[in-house]
Amino acid sequence: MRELSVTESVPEDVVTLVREARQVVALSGAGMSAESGVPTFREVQRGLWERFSAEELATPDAFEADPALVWTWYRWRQALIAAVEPNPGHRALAAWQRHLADQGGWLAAVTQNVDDLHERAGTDVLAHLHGSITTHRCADCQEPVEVPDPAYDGFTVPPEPEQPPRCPACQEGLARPDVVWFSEMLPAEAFDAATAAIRASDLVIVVGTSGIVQPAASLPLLGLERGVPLIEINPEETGLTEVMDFAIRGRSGEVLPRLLAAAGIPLDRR
Ligand code: BJW
Ligand code: ZN
Repeated sequence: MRELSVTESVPEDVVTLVREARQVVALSGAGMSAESGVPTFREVQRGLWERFSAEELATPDAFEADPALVWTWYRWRQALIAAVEPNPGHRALAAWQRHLADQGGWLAAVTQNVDDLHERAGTDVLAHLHGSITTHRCADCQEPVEVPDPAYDGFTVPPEPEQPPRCPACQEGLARPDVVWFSEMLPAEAFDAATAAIRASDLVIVVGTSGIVQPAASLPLLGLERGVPLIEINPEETGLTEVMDFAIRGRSGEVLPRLLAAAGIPLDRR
């Protein structure tokens, strides 16, 4: 593994990998959206949730114990996501995907993020491994539940928890976000699509994930088995760093545009 600082110029072997890759998988995590203003799972929370870590709230047990607390956390995050914009990292991935499609190749965006910032930057996302924060379903009968957009402005933390609505189909269960909590299975089609893409890829880029949450964190290992080059973009060391060929230490909103520019991939066309 070769570790590179963002202040260094991108080494020629990394530039060559990016320039020559035709079938790319980008696996993204919360750090991808950090520069848009969406907190990662490892940051200390404020307001109503300051006593809890994000990971403590993202569980079926937490929802069962205090549905209003967990529901309101998700409603606030949904409002925040709606209020922020994709950052230059999201836009660079979208540009790379368009460029590869023009060349007869592809870029498969596989994200652990429940936000829609990749899509809003123009990327066609192959797999949302951990679901989506904008849709809801019944926690009991699993039927989709339509829920109006949150009334918050997205930046103010709501003063008090509010109860989730009941499911109109079974009149029994509570509405919950359509996301994957700890101990729950990932959506099979998304995981299978991600697996197939990695098995067909010639380059894997791992961006803004701590690389510890399974089974998403094992996906790059499928590339490793096949000898596919692996590049990490993250300011910090991660659970996946040791298997990487290159680890570029920097923020995705800075590193991705620089990487593409160095490889001669146009950034600004829409
Ligand atoms: C930047 C940056 C910038 C900052 N630029 N970078 C095998 C072994 C051990 C345990 C398990 C196992 N298999 C399954 C488990 C249990 C569990 C698990 O993995 N636990 C681990 C903690 C060990 N996994 C599950 O339960 C999964 N289900 C499952 O496997 O079912 C079958 C099964 C069940 C039980 C046992 C065995 C099998 C489901 C996992 C679902 C995860 N759900 C969440 C919540 C989604 C909804 C929501 O958003 O609220 O998904 S948890 C949270 O973690 C969220 C994220 O998608 C996920 C990953 O986090 P991510 O994206 O990596 O974010 P962070 O915050 O961790 O890291 C941010 C990174 O960004 C950092 O590295 C920063 O440095 C970096 N960064 N600024 C670039 N500007
Ligand atoms: Zn129901």
